[in-house]
Amino acid sequence: MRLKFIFPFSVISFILYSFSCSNTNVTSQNNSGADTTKLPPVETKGANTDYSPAFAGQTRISGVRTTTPYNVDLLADNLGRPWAVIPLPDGRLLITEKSGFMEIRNESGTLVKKITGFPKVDDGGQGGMLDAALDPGFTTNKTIYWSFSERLEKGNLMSVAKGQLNEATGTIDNPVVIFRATPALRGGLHFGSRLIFDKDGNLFVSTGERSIMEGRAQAQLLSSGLGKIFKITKDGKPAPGNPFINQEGAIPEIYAYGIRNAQGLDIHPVTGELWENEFGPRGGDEVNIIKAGKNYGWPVITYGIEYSGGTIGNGIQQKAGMEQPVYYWDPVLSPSGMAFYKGDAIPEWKNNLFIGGLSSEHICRLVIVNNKVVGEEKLLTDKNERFRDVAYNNNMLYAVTDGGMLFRISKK
Ligand SMILES: [Ca+2]
Repeated sequence: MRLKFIFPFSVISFILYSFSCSNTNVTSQNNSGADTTKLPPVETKGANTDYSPAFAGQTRISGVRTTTPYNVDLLADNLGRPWAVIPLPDGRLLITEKSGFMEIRNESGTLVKKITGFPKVDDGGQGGMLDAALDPGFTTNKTIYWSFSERLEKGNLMSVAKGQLNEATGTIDNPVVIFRATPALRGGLHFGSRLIFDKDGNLFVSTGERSIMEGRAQAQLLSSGLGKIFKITKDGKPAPGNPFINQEGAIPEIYAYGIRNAQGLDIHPVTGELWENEFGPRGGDEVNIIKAGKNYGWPVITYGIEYSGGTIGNGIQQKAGMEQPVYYWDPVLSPSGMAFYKGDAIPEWKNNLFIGGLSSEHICRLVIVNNKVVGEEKLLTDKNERFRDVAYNNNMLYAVTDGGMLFRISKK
C-alpha cells in the first residue's frame, strides 16, 4: 500500500528535479518518502484575507504526520524567559535569558552555571538579551556573539556584541559591541533578532523594523538599518562581497532588505542557502530564502493586513523586483526561532524545517523538496506553550518556551 503512494510522488519529484536543477549538490535533498500520504492542511481557521497565493502550495499545503516514534522530554521547567537555546560542542546547552544573562545547562537540563557581566539590555516589550552564536573556533577561543536591544540616548536599537565565555567565573570576558542596527528609535517592538555563521566565518544578523510607522518605511531604505538582514565579519565590519558595499548612501553591512521582523534564521544543510522566517502583521507570517541584495517586499507587498483590519499600503501581494515568500500563513503561526533537522535518526525529518510557534502554541514542521514546502505538521500542540526557539544537535531537537520550559525531542 505504501509503495502505491510513494511511487508516483517520487517519480513526479524526480522529473521536476531533473528539469529544474543541474546542480548535483542538491540531489540529496530529502524526499521524505514516509510523508507522501497527503492529509488535509493543518490550518483549519478562516483566513484574514481573500488574497491569492503567487503559486500553488505557497500556503495551506497538505498536512503530513510523523510515523517514526519519538520522545518528547521536559528537561526543565524553571527557566526564566528564555529567548534562545544554542547547543555547545560538548552537548550541553547555552540558553539566553531575555532579562540579560545566559545559562549553561547540562544535557539533562540541570543548571550548571549562570553567566553574567553582559552589557545592560533594554528588556522592555520584546527587547532584551536575544540570540547568541558560537564562534566557529569556540572550542579554543571561547568567543560567543549575542544580539540584544540596547538603550542609547536617542532611543533603543538591536546591537551585536562579542566576548569570551568564562565558565569558571560565570562571566563574559571582554564584552564589546561590534555592530548597531541604526537608527535608534523609541519603542519596545520588532528588534528581531537571530545570528548564524556562514561557512566562511561571517555572521548573518537579522533585525526588525521596530513596528512603529517611522521604522516600517525604513525597511525599504538602504540608508537605514531597520528591517534588514546583515552580513558582518567577526569584528562587525561589512562582510567582503556584500551587495551594497560600494553603493553610496547604503549601509554596507546590509545583505537583504524589506524585512518586517525576522525571528528565525538557519542555513539549509544541503543547499547552504540562508532561510529566514518573519512575523507578518495580521496574517502573512513568512518563510523566505534570503539572497544577497534582494528586496523581500515589506511593507510594499504582504499577505497580511493591519491589526485594525485595513490594507497595508496599496494592498498588493506581488510586485516585480520583490521576492515572494517560499511559504506564508494566514491567519497565523507567530514564528520564532527555527532549525533544520540535519540528522538521520527520524528519517522523514531529514532536512525538514522546525519553527517555534508563539501564539499558535506548537512547533511547526515543514517538509521541503527543491525549495518548496510540500507538507506541514503541528507538533507538541498538547503543551500549550509559546515556543520561542528550536535548535538541532546530534539527531535531537531542543526547544525553549516563554513559560520557561526546555524540551528535547528524540527518536524513541
Ligand atoms: Ca516579504
